[in-house]
This record gives sequence, structure tokens and C-alpha cells, in this order.
Amino acid sequence: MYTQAMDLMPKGSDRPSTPLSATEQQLLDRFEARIDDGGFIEPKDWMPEHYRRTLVRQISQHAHSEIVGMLPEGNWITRAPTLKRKAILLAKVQDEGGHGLYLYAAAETLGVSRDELIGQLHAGKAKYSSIFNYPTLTWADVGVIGWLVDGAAIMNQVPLCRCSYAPYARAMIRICREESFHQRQGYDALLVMMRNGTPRQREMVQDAVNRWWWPSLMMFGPPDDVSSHSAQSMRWGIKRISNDDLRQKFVDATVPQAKVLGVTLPDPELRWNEARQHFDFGSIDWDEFWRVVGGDGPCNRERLADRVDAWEEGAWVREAALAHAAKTEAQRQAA
Ligand code: FAQ
Repeated sequence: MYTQAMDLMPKGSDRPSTPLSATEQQLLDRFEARIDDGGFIEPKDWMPEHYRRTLVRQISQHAHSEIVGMLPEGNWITRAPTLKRKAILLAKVQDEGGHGLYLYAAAETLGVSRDELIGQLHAGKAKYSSIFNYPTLTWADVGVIGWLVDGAAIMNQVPLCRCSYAPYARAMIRICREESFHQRQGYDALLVMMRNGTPRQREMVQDAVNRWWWPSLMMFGPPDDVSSHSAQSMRWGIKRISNDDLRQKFVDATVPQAKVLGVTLPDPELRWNEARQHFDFGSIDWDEFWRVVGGDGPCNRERLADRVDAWEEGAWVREAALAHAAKTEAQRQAA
């Protein structure tokens, strides 16, 4: 179902197989020197085709994740327990839509249209984060998504604010600020349930943590030794910290938060390692990860069908906006 159609160059190589002309070589050398100096690449700068395709792949997967990520929480807007929680959740889900738009706009600076990218998503040819293929069964899931999923997203995205491709880095600065509010609102919702809630509400929180913990660790991607893109993306300054290192940072930051909250994390092997100065944790079920990434998770089909329905049901809005723009333009020209 999912392909890597945008990765045409040999993995781990930024050098084309055909010899370069002297001018191309000069451009490549200049590009690499800028990357090595920690500089930024702007849309009008020359860049190797593989760099451009790698960015289109990552940024579009990221944009799709944001808009598919609206669905699990959107499921709870009509059932939020209070007006305050409903207003917060509405704002959060709307923010995720906005993040998708910044990211599609950043991808468009690389010469690909938003329609094309959305077409790939709807045809099942594009990836989005594995995490959004899990169901939100209770209100506690909404809090846990904020705490763990947004928490993992921030850990992964803060280094992207220093991504070598400037439009992506700029989009990430704004996104990270908003994600950090999202993480705190989730933690706050859980804290209220754990401190002031009934035993049943505390059980609900624990159950949600049990279901979301491992999928949250999977968000960081496969282990470094099987991550096909990491070496090249790190070399180009697209990724700044490896999948495994980010995962470790997330575990180290989250364990003390779980203690304050009063929940246990569902991993009997989780313990502080004095020698490493990090928490050790158990093995991740990578078979489950690849199953979900391959389209066979608990909600993959539902998520894609919901996105396609939303697109089709919104056709009249796009048509009306285009008709309005055409009318305004005609009036402007006639004036
Ligand atoms: N799910 O070689 P790597 C959010 C794929 S936004 C699905 O390590 P890379 C906000 C990967 O694409 C969450 N597929 O790949 C929010 C590649 O497949 P390909 C999204 C995954 O790119 C919160 C293959 O495996 N964040 O949560 C996943 O170097 C709450 C090999 O992997 C971003 O997209 C996965 N988890 O590293 C919204 C951040 N992991 O393309 C609503 C930007 C890996 O060859 C509510 N992206 N794959 O077919 C990144 O940092 C990177 O792309 C990684 C993957 C780290 C995700």
C-alpha cells in the first residue's frame, strides 16, 4: 500500500550516478560547504535533487500526520466533559490543521503542489505517523494524546527548528510553540482527573497510558541501525538528533512526569541506569510498528476514509472560494 516513490536516488548517497558537469560540481560543492558550516538553504538556492526529494517526503509525511492527527481527538469534541475542555480541544484540533497548512506551504516551496500531496495521501501512497492509527476510547485518551503524543512530537520537532531547509525550520518554530501548549493542556487534564477524580476516572487514565505508551515510543521511527534515511538526513542537517537518541530523551523526560501524575508506565523493564545516566526500557514491538506503517493498524482504513470524506464534503467550499476569487478578479479588472 505504501511506497517510497519519492526516493529515486540510491539510499545513503547524495551523489548522482552520472558524472557532473564542472558547473554542477561547483554548485554541489557550494551547497555542501554551506551545510557543513551549519548554514540554511532557501527555496531559490541550488540543491541536489535527492535533498529536495528527501525534504518533500519528510515534510509531506509530517503535514499529513498533522491533518490525520486531527481525527482521533476530533472524535471527542462533541463529548468533552465541560465547556472549558471543549473550547481547549477545539482550539487544539484547529491548531493541528494550521500546522498541516504551514507544512504543506513549506513543501510547496520545493516545487510540489498541495493538491498532488493530498492526492498521494488519499490514494494510500503517502505515509503519516503511525500513532494516529490507534483509537481514542475514552476522554482520558485526549489527555494522554496531549501529554505523550504531543510530548513525543515536541521532542522530535525542536531539533527540526534547526533543520537546514529554512522554510521547514521557520514553520517548526511556530509549530513547536503551539505543541508545547498542547502538551501542557493534556497533562493538566490528566492531573485534574488523577487528583480530583473518582477511582473510575483514575483507572481510565491508567488504561489510556497503558495503551498509548508503546505507540508513542514508536513515533520516533525505527531503531537507528535500520533507519534507512537517518544517515543521509543527519549529514544534510535535516535531522539533527537520531531516532534512538530522541526516544531516549523522551523516556528520560517522561518518567518523572508519570510519577508526579501518579500513573505507572506499562514496562516492567523501565529502570534508572546509574552508569548510563538514562532510563533503561524494554523492547519495542517493531512488528506491530511495521504492520501499522504498512496500513494494517487498528484504525488505518477508518482514518483514510474519513480524510477522503472530509475532502469530498468540502468540495463545495473550494468551488465557492474559487468562484468568489474569479468574480472579485473580474470586478477588479472591469473597474
Ligand atoms: N510512522 O529512515 P526512517 C504530531 C517511516 S506530528 C510512520 O527513520 P526518517 C503532531 C519513514 O517515513 C507527528 N512511518 O525515516 C500532532 C520511512 O518510510 P519511507 C509526525 C514512519 O524520515 C500531535 C521509514 O519508516 N512527526 O504528532 C514512522 O529519516 C497530536 C524509515 O524510517 C513528523 O513527521 C512513524 N512513526 O525518520 C498532531 C516529524 N517513523 O518514507 C495531532 C518529522 C518512520 O522511506 C495530535 N519527521 N517511518 O517510506 C521526522 O522527524 C522523521 O520523518 C521521522 C522518521 C523521525 C518520523
